[in-house]
Amino acid sequence: MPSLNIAEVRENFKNSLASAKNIQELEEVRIKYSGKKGELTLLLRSLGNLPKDERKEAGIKLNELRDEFEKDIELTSKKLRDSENEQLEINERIDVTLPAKNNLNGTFHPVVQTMHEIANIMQGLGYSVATGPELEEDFYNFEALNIPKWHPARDMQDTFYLPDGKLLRTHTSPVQVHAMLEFGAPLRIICPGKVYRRDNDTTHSPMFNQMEGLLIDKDVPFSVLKGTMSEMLNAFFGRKLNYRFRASYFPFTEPSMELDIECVKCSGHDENCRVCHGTGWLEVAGMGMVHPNVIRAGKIDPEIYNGFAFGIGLDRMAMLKYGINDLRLLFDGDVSFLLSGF
Ligand code: 2NM
Repeated sequence: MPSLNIAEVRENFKNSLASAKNIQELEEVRIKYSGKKGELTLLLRSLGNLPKDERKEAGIKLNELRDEFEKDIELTSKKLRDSENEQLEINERIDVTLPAKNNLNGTFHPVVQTMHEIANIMQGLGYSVATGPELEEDFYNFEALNIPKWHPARDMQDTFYLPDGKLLRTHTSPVQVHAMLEFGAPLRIICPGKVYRRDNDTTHSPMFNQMEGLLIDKDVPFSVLKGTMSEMLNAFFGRKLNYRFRASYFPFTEPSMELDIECVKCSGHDENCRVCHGTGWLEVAGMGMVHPNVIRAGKIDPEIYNGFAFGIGLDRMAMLKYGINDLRLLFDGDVSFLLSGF
């Protein structure tokens, strides 16, 4: 074995070692020299072919070389591992002084919150929550509510009818008819829920949310209705508001009123106010003393019992309380709106 060959292998090995950039490449170098068919392995194996007098000296040299290789590989391996760990530590270093990311917590929809807030207030006044089907029969949605056949609310224009004659309730009043028939008098209930009308423009959605209330008892005065409404709205908006009751008409109540509150945005001080359009007033509820025909349809004797009922739009309430200026935001499911916090 020419000693030149040994020197050459050694030189090549040192060069390969120096150019190994990572553990993987180092392993390739190791295999190239010390693997089964590695250059050094082949040299060691060829010792037997040498003449006896050269064999001993070559053997010593080759074994020295192998020891050197192993030591070099071990050293380089440690260097590479150290620098890889160092790089990893730099890449994954955590700066604990950075500001925290915002949690994207879910919330209740503003209309659902509004519903809960008003329900809580009314439960404080002794009312229970009643719910019922959205798919109704003509009797509960119209007939029992003293809505005569000729009434415009019965037009195909306003109501979604199904082929079998059932309909999507146009208000939650049918729930109150069911409740009168099921529980009788006295009765104090509120009925929140989805209602449907054939209306669709920037200020009307074909599905919207309503909360109606019904109180039936003996000798109920009109003043209790007015007090109930103002207590409910003061509690909901968190301050004492000014009220204006206007005479109105509903088939299911007599007398009937509509309720205006002072503008929650400008209190009447801004003639360009976008919420009240400069009028200073907001129409928020309809109400009245329940018509004797309705009480009778609920199988309660109107000679003994009377009462009042009211209806408010939960969508409009949510918009007023949370400053939402576009009705469509409530129904579009826009995630950035829903996560904007209410
Ligand atoms: C309103 C306005 C006035 C109302 C009437 C009844 C029932 F079932 F007792 F007859 N429930 N709700 C009523 C009365 C609803 O909404 C604007």
